[in-house]
Amino acid sequence: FHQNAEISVFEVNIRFVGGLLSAYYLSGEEVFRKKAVELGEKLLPAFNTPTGIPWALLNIKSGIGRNWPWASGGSSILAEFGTLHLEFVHLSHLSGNPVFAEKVMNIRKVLNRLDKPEGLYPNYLNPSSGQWGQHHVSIGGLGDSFYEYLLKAWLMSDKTDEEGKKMYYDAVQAIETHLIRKSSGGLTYIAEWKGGLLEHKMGHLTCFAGGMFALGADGAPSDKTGHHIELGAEIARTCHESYDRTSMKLGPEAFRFDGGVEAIATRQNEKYYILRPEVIETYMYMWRLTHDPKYRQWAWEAVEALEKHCRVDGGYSGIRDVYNNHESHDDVQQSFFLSETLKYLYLLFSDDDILPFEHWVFNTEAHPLPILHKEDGSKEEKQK
Ligand code: DMJ
Repeated sequence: FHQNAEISVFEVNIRFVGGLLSAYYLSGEEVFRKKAVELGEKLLPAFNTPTGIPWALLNIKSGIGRNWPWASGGSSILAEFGTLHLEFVHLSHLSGNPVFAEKVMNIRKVLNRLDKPEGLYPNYLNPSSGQWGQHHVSIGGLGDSFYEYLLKAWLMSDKTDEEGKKMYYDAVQAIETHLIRKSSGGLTYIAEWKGGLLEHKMGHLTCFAGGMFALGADGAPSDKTGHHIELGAEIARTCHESYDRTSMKLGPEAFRFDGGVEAIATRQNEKYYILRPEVIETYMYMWRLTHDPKYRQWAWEAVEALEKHCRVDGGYSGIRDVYNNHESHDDVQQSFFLSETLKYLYLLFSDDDILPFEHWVFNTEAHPLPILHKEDGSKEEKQK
């Protein structure tokens, strides 16, 4: 925690703060609570910007922050600054120090003050001017977990966080109108939006949204509950097709719906699979929420493909081209393979009372965090 090193605020939060919080809640060992809070404190200087929208990168020794040099006009990234909420609310809850929750509530305040093009959230926001960067919108890379955290913040608050709820359902409404399309072959997909023009491409990352829509179905306006479940089921089916249409039965990094193809990667640099969890994550939510056996069947197809093509002597490896008959391994086992892909598979084939949805939400790295039930109160309140 005291290295002279530059870290990603988002990655440290979702993997390390989230991991420590889960370890604490699952074990009750004080050391994990202490370390989670200590690490959270190390991240606070990232919020020292004119708007309070945090920097993407932070030197944890000096406390100096900056943004990714490639991000539109010095912007912070929506999926990064928008994916701190769950962990920071828990840090305040466990430490009795409101500063963490205040930082993330301020992010919402800034977002709610801004005009949104067609009700959509661009992926880039400048932390100095408080203005959007390029009007690129994605439910995959650069946008994804912002939407996930709006819904889960509401669920984690025992459905008391009305602001998070409203932001989530308003965003889904805009996504449906402007980004969700059906291919001529009948596959529903979520396109990307670039200044009003659609790119008919869906990333593997975007496949998490099937599970998100289904998880959010319950809170949707009453006439829309079935519709949100159906939307989740359709995204799950499309993402299953993206796996099924490869030689290895593992999905590519991105697939397209143009130039006569459907759910297939056409560019060489989009044909890789790096053990990502999103499709299996969506199967897990769909299974728990519908108990349709096809989701276990589809997940098992993925297990068999992982065993056949990704298993290597030292563990599991990513694949360079899922359309090739011969594996070319990238020799990397991403940490999310353990924390997410395998955990979601385990939950899919377990009973629903293991980490039940009434009591737990999963952070975006699949670290379970307990729902803060109304009667729980904060540590501070308990001490009083
Ligand atoms: C994970 O780190 C998280 O799920 C994140 O939100 C997006 N991508 C990876 C896994 O693909």
